[in-house]
Amino acid sequence: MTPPLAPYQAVTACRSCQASPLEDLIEFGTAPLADRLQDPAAPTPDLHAPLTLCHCPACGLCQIRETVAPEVLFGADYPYFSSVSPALMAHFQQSAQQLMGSGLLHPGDLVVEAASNDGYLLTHFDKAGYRVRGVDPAAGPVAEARRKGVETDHTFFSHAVAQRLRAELGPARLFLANNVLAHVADVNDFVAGIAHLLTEDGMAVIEAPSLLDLVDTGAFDTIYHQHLLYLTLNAVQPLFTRHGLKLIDAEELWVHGGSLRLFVARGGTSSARLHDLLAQEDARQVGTRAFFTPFLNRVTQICTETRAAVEAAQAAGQRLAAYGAAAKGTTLLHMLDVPPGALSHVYDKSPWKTGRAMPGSGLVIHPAGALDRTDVDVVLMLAWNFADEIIAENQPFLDQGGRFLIPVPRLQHVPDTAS
Ligand code: DWN
Repeated sequence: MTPPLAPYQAVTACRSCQASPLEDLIEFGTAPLADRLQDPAAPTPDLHAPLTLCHCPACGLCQIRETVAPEVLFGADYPYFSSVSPALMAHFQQSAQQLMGSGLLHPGDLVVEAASNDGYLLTHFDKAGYRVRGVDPAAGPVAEARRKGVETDHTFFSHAVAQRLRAELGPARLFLANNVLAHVADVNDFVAGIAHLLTEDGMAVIEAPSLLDLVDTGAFDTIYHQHLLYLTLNAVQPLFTRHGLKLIDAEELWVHGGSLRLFVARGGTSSARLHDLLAQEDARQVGTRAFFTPFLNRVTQICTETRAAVEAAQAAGQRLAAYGAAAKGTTLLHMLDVPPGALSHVYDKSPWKTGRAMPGSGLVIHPAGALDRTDVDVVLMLAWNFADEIIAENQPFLDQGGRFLIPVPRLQHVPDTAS
């Protein structure tokens, strides 16, 4: 049966510079939409859409062709809450403290965050006495943010929303946007909104997954319909200058498998660190097709080796489950195409996900307490970006002879069976 297609449009011109044609890199076929969790008691056919990674030969921006309606991707049921990971919360607390100690902010200043999720970041600025406003389209996280006392507009950030916010609250000295710039279909409208909202001496601090890290870690599973853009510094520079802004600094981060933190203002001197990172990208010929060839081979290797490891464990009569009902897990399982029934279920710590089922695989989400060898022998780590944190929490499972399979950046057996 052909799976139902979500409403989508395929772009032919670059989402940033509007040049065409775009050059295709990887076709993932028709893939299930990530994060549209199911009710296992009353499942409905998963919505799918074609998923094609391409890049713009003119400005080098890597992107996917298919734009699925954002209301479908980030609807009322959107299950991602940033506060589930202690390591991620520590990262954002450190970021807030760094920004509040930088001298940028003055008492009474306004801090606005796009995709503020459950208010995890703005609470730090709120408690420090700054005026804050969140903007997020997902009902669940917004309700959680409001419960924390973080005033939040339940909508997508845009140029029009920026105009309304500035009229209501005045300009913002600090604009935050973590893991959203790469999710926006009209990225020019989004950046125009930043330019409209910032004070003359304001700063936008933006975190987004790094294409360089995606390629170097083989993290093909982070390619899914929510992620429209895959950023490099060279490709985002013209996006900001087009709207009177300037990328003045950048930082490499571990989060989400490797991200960039971008510092954007109306002017100022570019940092030496930014020049070094830009030079690294140039040296790697990022933005050219040749840059992607090793990555394409790596995707095949990860899928082949991981599928074989799952099938070998299944053939040996071992009980397998997955860990982390992550959005990226939907793409991974789609591409792995392991035999039906090979994985019995998936564990996840998020209370907003347990009891539901992953799209595509239909794996039912069990609460991730301490893994126990009486229930499972081998666990496929879908949330590999948190592998250290998750393994540290489940040392007893390993002591009982349990095993993890960690597919990315290369298939790793924990403990290492070769030893
Ligand atoms: O862009 C996005 C990235 C930033 O985050 C969003 N579109 C959605 C989300 O992607 P994801 O779902 O792949 O993110 P995570 O945070 O890598 O997913 C990890 C999953 O693992 C979550 O469902 C929470 C879960 N988890 C767990 O069960 N035990 C996480 C940790 C740290 C744990 O100890």
